[in-house]
Amino acid sequence: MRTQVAIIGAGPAGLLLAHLLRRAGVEAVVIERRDREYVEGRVRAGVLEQVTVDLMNTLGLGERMRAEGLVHTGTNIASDGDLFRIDMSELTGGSTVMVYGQQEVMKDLFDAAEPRGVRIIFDAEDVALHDIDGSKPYVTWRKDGAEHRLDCDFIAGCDGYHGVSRATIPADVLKTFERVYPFGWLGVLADVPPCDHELIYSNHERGFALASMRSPTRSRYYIQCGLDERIEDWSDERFWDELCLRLGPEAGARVTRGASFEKSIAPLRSFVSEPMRHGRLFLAGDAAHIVPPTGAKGLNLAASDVIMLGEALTEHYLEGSNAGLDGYSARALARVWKAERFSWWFTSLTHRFPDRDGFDRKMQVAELAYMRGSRAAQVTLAENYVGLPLV
Ligand code: RFL
Ligand code: PHB
Repeated sequence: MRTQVAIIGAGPAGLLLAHLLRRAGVEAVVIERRDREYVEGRVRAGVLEQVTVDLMNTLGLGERMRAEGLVHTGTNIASDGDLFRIDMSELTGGSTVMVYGQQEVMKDLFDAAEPRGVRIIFDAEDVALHDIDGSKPYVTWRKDGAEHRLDCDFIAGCDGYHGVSRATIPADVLKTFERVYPFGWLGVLADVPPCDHELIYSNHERGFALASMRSPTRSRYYIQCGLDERIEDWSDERFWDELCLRLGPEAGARVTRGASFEKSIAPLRSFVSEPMRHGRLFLAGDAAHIVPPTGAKGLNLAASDVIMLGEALTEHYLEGSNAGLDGYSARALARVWKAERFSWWFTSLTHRFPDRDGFDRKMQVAELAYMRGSRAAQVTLAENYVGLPLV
């Protein structure tokens, strides 16, 4: 089998890139280790930046998002229970974010794949990348007991943090940068109305909490937890009690309790691997970088990476220019590092660090008090939260 671009992974990065290339008339095949139900079933991101919203619209896949997604013009911060609002739209000259879950984005991308001729091979075992340094790279895998091979011009490694693509790059070429945080997020989904029409990020003495949502009838809540904690120890009752405490009396009183239907713990990590290209392999999304979820940047970075990679590949095939491909890594990393900085800063400002002392906590509280009264500080948060422009 032969194609122009082999895409490893059918997550947001891989499928957005496949749709972009299809639209530009560049041939691609997506090779995914799992099945559609698995990829679509993962409860992950909830907030889309304008760049990601625009991408869905450009691809002609924004209809359901525009009908069902929730446009947020602001977000809320709580400091030990005291709430204040950041009017993102007013502070940024009209920018907003869209609350539309990653599961919905994936459903829209999968539903449109077959009618548009986007080729996806699911259940590919032992995917391996070959000859990424040479001029004739290829990908092999096993499916239903048979061996398969796909020859291509380029490989897009969109297979997430645990994927095989980054691991194929020789170790002496890669530089990695990492910060592992000494806590995780315990997340819950429940079919109850959200406690607010916007999100609430709360710094509380007992730890961070986040009130988010998926729809007017479905809430998504998170609380910071220890890495050694077990889901079984968190009954719904215990979760609601802790959440309400951390959101403070005002927001806590508005929380509607109900049975959760999803509960999971995710560790928090900052990670960047440089460069994002080696030979004919290009990395995009979580395969190249991870952010802690506090800034809601992970899926959005995957989207901005593949916009840049899609442009570069299209330029190569349609205009015969390699300028975009040669500049891809530096261009993508420039935006990635700014999002890494924001996500690290927002995490540091809002979470309780077990190894830090009373002084550090006072610094957090003072910074939040400063932000409450300073338009300049609010602009800084707002322009990063809605997403920095693509340059
Ligand atoms: P993904 O989504 O991990 O997809 C990678 C795909 O590759 C497949 N794969 C392989 N395929 C073939 N061969 C192999 N060897 C393979 N190994 C893996 C996998 O099966 C999978 O289908 O990476 P991608 O596409 O780069 O997308 C990244 C986003 O999923 C991720 O950044 C976000 O979910 C992060 N994130 C958030 N991002 C936001 O923008 N806004 C948010 O509000 C937000 N909230 C979150 C989040 C992530 C969270 N968790 C659980 C990590 C909240 C949470 C709790
Ligand atoms: C979510 O709704 O899952 C969500 C929202 C905002 C974040 C992280 C996750 O910062």
